[in-house]
Amino acid sequence: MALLHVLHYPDSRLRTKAKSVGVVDDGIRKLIDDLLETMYEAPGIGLAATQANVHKRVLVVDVSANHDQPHAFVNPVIDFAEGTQEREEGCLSVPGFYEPVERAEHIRVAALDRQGKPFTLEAEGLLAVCIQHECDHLDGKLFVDYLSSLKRQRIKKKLQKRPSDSGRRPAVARAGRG
Ligand code: GNR
Ligand code: NI
Repeated sequence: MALLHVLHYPDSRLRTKAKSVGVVDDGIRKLIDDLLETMYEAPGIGLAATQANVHKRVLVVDVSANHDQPHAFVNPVIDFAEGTQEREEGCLSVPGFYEPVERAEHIRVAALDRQGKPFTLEAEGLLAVCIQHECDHLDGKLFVDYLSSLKRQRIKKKLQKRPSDSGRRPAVARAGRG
């Protein structure tokens, strides 16, 4: 297992469209394990391979309070979406910013599991939001793309001003930074 480096907006590599996985082999299973470890350590409720600069269609989510319900998706496709919900979203690639985004309330996602076996999952609420957010990453899309250009520009300028590792600095080291 290994912790992966997470790219930060506005890094252009986050705009890469990920390629479909041909075979779910040990390399893909290691990628899934590393994504899960990185997500839990952050901590976050989802992570797409794109954020770790690996441009393969692989993502992980776990919205459970006890961090004991991991889901991994290879080549995910949202084949059903219905209704709307609006929630505050954040992103490990846009650290420190949270804004409401409108998404489908209820989705069905078809994918391959870590054994390469096809499955579908129906989701609603936060899990549905998270899966939609992660699928967007695989297409090079970020939640800030749903905001006004004014808000997006403000976020971009603030992130460009700070060192890229500041999201990982302990709170004590941040005190007094203003
Ligand atoms: O940890 C995360 N929290 C979150 C909250 C609301 C909507 C989406 C998310 S996903 C995010 C982790 C992340 O950046 N995944 O790509
Ligand atoms: Ni994200």
